[in-house]
Amino acid sequence: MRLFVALALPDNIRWQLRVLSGGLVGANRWVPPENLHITLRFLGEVDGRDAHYVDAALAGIRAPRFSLRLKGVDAFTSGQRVKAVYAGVEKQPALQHLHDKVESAVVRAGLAPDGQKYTPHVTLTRPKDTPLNKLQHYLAEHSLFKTEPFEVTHFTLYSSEMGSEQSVYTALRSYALSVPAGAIEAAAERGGTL
Ligand code: 3AM
Repeated sequence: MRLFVALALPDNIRWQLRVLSGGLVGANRWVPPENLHITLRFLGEVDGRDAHYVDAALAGIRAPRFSLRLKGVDAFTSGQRVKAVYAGVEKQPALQHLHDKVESAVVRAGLAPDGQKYTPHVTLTRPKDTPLNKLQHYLAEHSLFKTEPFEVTHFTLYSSEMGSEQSVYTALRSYALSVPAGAIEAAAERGGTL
């Protein structure tokens, strides 16, 4: 099976991304709201035994919850070709930290290291034929895009299958992030919940 590890996005954040999903020449197919996510690590084709090892290694990760916000739009290009247009993620050291832990876990489980710099993003579209000047126009139009902050409480192992129109992602298992030390006491003092 084809697997990847990612952060799911809350419904209200998917909703806020809707303003970005259109208005770009050469991009007719936009990632549907249910598929929007922040990839932590693409694993590729993994057999059942390795999937089991990956799952066990991911379950062993201890990392704290954190807050995240999507900010700005950008694109991955190759020469003149626009490969993907994405919403950016505001810098958050805890996200890089989680990514590094996932990377170590995956390598510990026996998969090859990724070796690429991690650029967190939410892919919006992979255009067929978008000229660079049209891309620049779209990026300028949405340069101030920003979502509300949201709390990242878990990460998820997904399988990816080709559907007739787009990929079908299935959440196989989610792994909880911990409540930071002190937060429980602080919530109790407030007389409220976390
Ligand atoms: O939607 P994003 O960009 O976060 O692009 C694919 C998607 O990432 C990426 O894995 C995520 C879930 O499918 N992906 C697919 N094939 C890939 C590959 N060969 C890949 N990433 C790296 N190498």
